[in-house]
Amino acid sequence: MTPADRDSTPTAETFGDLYEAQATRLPEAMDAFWMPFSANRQFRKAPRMLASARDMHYQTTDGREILDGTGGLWCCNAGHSRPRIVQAVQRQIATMDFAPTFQMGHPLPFVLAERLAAIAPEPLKHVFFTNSGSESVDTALKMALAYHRARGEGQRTRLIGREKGYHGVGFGGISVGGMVNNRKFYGPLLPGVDHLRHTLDIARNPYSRGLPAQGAELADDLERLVQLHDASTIAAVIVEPISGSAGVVLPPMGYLDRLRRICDKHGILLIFDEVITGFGRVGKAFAAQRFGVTPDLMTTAKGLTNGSVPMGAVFVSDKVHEAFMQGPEGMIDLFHGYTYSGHPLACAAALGALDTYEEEGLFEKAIELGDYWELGMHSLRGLPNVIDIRNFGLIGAVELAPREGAVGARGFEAFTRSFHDHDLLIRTTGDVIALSPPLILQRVHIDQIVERLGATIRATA
Ligand code: PXG
Repeated sequence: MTPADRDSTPTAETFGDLYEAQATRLPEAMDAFWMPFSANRQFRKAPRMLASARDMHYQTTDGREILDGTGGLWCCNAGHSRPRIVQAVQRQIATMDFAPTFQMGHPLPFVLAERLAAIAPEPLKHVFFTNSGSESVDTALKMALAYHRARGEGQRTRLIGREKGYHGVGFGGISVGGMVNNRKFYGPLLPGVDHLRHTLDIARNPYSRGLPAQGAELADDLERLVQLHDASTIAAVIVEPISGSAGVVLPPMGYLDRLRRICDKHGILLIFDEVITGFGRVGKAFAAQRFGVTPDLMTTAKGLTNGSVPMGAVFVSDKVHEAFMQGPEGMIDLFHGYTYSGHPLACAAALGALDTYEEEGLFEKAIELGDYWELGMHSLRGLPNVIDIRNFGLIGAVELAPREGAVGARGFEAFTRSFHDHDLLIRTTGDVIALSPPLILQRVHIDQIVERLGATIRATA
């Protein structure tokens, strides 16, 4: 008998019972949970509550079936409650719940890191585990600073982000990030940070299919910052290959190449934040591979465990890693880490997720279905208030015109209508509707998403 067999495995039914017992307490409990990035008081008046999930769908507490157009929050790339992940986590919790990784080890993070290195772009062969995208970002920024210092270039302290960038909510992440509401309440932020211009230009690239054609020269903004600050003060540039949170901003053709070349010319590290683009979202394991541009550091989270257990990972190139391995062997090489770096449950979940991705060929889906997805998305052109549509891989965005004096109101109405009236989960940021469905979807689901989104947009006129 394995340890896992000793406990009775929860079934959908017992889980339902558990949930029902809790649900009777809900009215009083509504005030206690301070929801993240939410209009808490508004939510309480008309809650949107999910109870269970399987494959492409959520079930609500009132028994409705919701089509998941967003893979949870861009994280459930293989769909929901997938058996390999469920089994791996169940077995692991019954075998070893926790093990320290500071000067101690257990096999799982080593095995997992090797599996991850095998699917990552060539020189990114070392993996540092975190618990979220935000932690991955702060970890990568700290590594960039420490890397230059280890090489005797400690004056390289400047970090460059980009307007509209989202790199989580740590102080490092919001400092290099470029979304004003995430920054303005929390100053002073990190000193010595600057920002490239963003690449969204609807006027020049309206209704772009795939990557926008115009705008590669925006990468030259880095040269401008080099002229201003001098390269010798700049440690790293961090960008999302595709930004999700700011409303799906795509890199113009050739832009990322150009950024890479400028970084190389000036000895600046390039960090790709692949928290949403990683694990198959754009038709390869990572966007770096789809775009053929390799960063020095790559931050990930979300799809790493298919969203099932919190975990992030920073991929580090041989070159960067090597710089840390020069001191005395008995000395700690990086003064950084989390209690839960390489947590057994997260590692088990990630191994289950990687198995699922591989067995089902999910990293290829965004290319296989890409044309059909693109057609579906762009068929919404011409609906009331639609001012732009963008797509890449299995990402889609429909931008609505803001209501006079109420930016975001139309977007939010679309979000609530879609959920309440059309049984479709979408994400909105401002007036942009963003879609990132599980990669297990089939054509019929694309048809349903398009039809329901169309109905939502018409109703939101
Ligand atoms: N970097 C990027 C590029 C992200 O998209 C983070 C870092 C932070 O990850 P954590 O795990 O700390 O939340 C993210 C997170 C949305 C949405 O709907 C996007 C994120 C999170 C929640 C909602 O656009 N991205």
